[in-house]
Amino acid sequence: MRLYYDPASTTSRPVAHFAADAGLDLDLVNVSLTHGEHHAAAFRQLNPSTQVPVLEDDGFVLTEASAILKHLADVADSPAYPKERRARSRVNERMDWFNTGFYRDSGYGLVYPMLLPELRQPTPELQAAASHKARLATARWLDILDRNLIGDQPYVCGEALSLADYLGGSYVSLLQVVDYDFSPHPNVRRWLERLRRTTRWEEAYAAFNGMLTAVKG
Ligand SMILES: N[C@@H](CCC(=O)N[C@@H](CS)C(=O)NCC(=O)O)C(=O)O
Repeated sequence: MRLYYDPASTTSRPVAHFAADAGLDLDLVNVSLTHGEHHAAAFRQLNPSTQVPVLEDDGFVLTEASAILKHLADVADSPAYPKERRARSRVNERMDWFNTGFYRDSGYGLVYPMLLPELRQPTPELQAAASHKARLATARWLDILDRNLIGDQPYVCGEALSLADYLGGSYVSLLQVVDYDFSPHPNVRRWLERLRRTTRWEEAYAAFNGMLTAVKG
């Protein structure tokens, strides 16, 4: 199986991270977003949305990080995507939670406008107002994650590590770009620390950490 990805990208990290932990031997093809390689004709043909990640499994082309994670977990017969119906539905629910509300406000509302001029509002005043709103919304989502989804459990779906931790870990850690203060959210901090300690996090986040250093100096 071949994974087209940019190791620093938020949606690629969870896939490479999970594949490493699950022992899946993927043929990794680096598509550098910084160098615009996602706009190359060959890649556009693979994914007309010109986004990473893309998985190619014996002629079957799959986009969307969440769908790729689920596909890979089934290939690896991984307990991170349980087969029992309710447990699986819970993982789906939490992945959707991260992918829609949380990421919309934290990623597209707060972090990306700082990195990507094309995502900014037309004037600095409008951007300041939008960022303020996104910061409040992000704090609210993190509060829900901290109190209701994680609480005193080790992982976002309870006792066991799941795909939702891989996806959510990437989205939440993206907030490091804006030096987000996680101190009001101790369960979120504990959860991130656990993922760092018990999975192949450092390896999967090496390119992202390099990008962080480059952005923040
Ligand atoms: N909905 C897609 C979004 C993928 C996505 O946003 N990828 C970004 C990197 S994090 C990308 O390729 N951006 C390049 C672009 O949109 O031009 C998924 O979840 O996989």
